[in-house]
Amino acid sequence: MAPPKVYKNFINGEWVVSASGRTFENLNPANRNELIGLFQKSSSQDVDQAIAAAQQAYISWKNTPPPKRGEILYRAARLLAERKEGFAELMTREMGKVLEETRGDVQEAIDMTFYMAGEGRRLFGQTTTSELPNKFCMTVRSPIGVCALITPWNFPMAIPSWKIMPALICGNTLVIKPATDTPLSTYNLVQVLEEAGVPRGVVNLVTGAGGEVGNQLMTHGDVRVVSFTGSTEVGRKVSEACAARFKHCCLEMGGKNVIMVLEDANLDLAVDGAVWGGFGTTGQRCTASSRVVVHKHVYREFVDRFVARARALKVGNGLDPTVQMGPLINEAQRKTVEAYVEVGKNEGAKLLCGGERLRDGEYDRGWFYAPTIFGDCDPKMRIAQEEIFGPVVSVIPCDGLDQAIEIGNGVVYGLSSSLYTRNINNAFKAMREMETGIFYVNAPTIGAETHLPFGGTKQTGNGHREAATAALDFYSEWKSVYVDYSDKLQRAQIDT
Ligand code: UN1
Repeated sequence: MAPPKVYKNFINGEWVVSASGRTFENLNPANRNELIGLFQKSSSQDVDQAIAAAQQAYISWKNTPPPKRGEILYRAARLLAERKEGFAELMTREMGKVLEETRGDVQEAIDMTFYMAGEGRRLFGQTTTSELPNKFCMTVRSPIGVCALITPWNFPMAIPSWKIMPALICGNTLVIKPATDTPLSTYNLVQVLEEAGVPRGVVNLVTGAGGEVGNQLMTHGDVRVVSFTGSTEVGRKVSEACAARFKHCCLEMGGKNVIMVLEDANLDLAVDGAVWGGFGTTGQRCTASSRVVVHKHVYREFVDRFVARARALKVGNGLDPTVQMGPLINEAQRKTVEAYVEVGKNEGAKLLCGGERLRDGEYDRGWFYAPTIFGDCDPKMRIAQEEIFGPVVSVIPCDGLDQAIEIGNGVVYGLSSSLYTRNINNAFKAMREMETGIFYVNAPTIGAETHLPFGGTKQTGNGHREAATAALDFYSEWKSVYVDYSDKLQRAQIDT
């Protein structure tokens, strides 16, 4: 057997091994016997070098004309598009989700890269009036400095692109640390950026553990910006570390998203949405539709159809085009799911399907778990309150729109919500009342597009948004510029 491929860090334009001399394994969650490759188990020394490189590169990158930065991103987007199929296949192997979805993940990175490339010729500020004569006022966006980007394993190319591309187009330099479960897709993205002509030191990749690499990144004095996507628990620590040092900090954390189905809904459509929103990506999306609140008049019918569809899902290796749901990311995640299923049973929720590991044959080699639905849930049960991040959906009966909204909002998170109805009044009322950063009508809670802001309220985020022009607001700072051409001292607020 050929020795496994060893993947290196990318620091100051060079592919280098870690000072630690150690590596970690990247395994296929559908077949733990398949080693994807060995990645650098980086030390704080590697992180320091990467930050120093980014700090040095910032001096010229911040003054590179944004359209020129955009040209590099356009090239990167085209390379990603050319390599989409190969990157998707590698992503399925390291992450487990089905090929159709990993193609979507790469596509989301392509979309984001083209979008931000175009921003190179916009990055609009404002021109405005002055209260004084012969005075001109405008705002311009300024880059901030070195950004530390810490990304999760569930969207291993898309989410890094949400952070890298706006950071770059605004003129920042960066160090990215991808999740240890899925470093290859981020590696591929960084390699594309290198090929596209990003100057040395502007983009740096350091792989390794959150404790070591992540900590060093968020506490280092030369890092000005930290963007983190992951659990609320870790997000709180990131936030505290940043607060003590006044770093800009963007957090995208947990969700407990709800689909609300009213009695006038198109039930076929609602069932389609619940299956896709609940079991797509094996439920491992922050936007996953992990709760479904259904009007009691259609509750039985909805649940029967939903359960039948979940039972029929084909689970397996995502490279098989007939498979509809892949494995969980790792054994720890599967144990979490198992623990929650026990919690649900003990709380008195009705287990309608699934609730067990899948065994035998190829299932024994991976982290497979059956699509699971709990019925007759009380909205206050832990399985209806806490993020599980697996293929477990809690169905809750309700008696109308107002109660559905109350249940929907009755969690600590606020990422995404959705309503199935044919009544436009109900749709607009729910749109106004739902306390989530994303809201869908007649579609599930997943499926955000790159040109709209992405993020959530309450314990999902800290007020920032990713994607769209909202991301530019995070990766730049406003500078207000006043030009006085009156040739005399004019005092604002006084000489009026
Ligand atoms: C995530 O849930 O972690 O809206 C990101 C969606 C995808 C992104 C999801 N475009 O579901």
